[in-house]
Amino acid sequence: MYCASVFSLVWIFINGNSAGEKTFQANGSEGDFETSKATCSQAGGLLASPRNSAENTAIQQIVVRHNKAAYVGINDIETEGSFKYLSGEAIGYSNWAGGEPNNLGTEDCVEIHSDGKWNDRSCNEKRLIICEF
Ligand code: 289
Ligand code: CA
Repeated sequence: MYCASVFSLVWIFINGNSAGEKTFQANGSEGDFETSKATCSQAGGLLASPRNSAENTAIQQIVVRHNKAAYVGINDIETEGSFKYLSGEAIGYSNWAGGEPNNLGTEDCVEIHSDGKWNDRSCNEKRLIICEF
């Protein structure tokens, strides 16, 4: 038990970040929104879905470490302008960049940048995959 918790703390320190009950991890792989969702699901987690500023900051730090924006587990695929978590629940926290979301063309997914701000974006870009566990 002690060894396991020391190991997980070292693992998180090297590879990920924690916020509250969640840990966020990336291994440098990239994918579009569907690939990102599937990759996290196959790993037993969920595409990182920031529900408060502490979680958003933890994810932002991973984006900075890898110097690559990431999709978050939020989209308005079902109803334009109605952003929801992967569970289908309406989002209760947001950190949009100024002027976003603007749905330029068709932008139904959400990316997080190195400043922690969100932009709605096409779901077909390649982004850093960050999972939460
Ligand atoms: O294709 C449009 C995107 O590259 C982004 O371009 C600008 O940064 C802004 O207009 C964003 O809203 C947009 O998602
Ligand atoms: Ca946009």
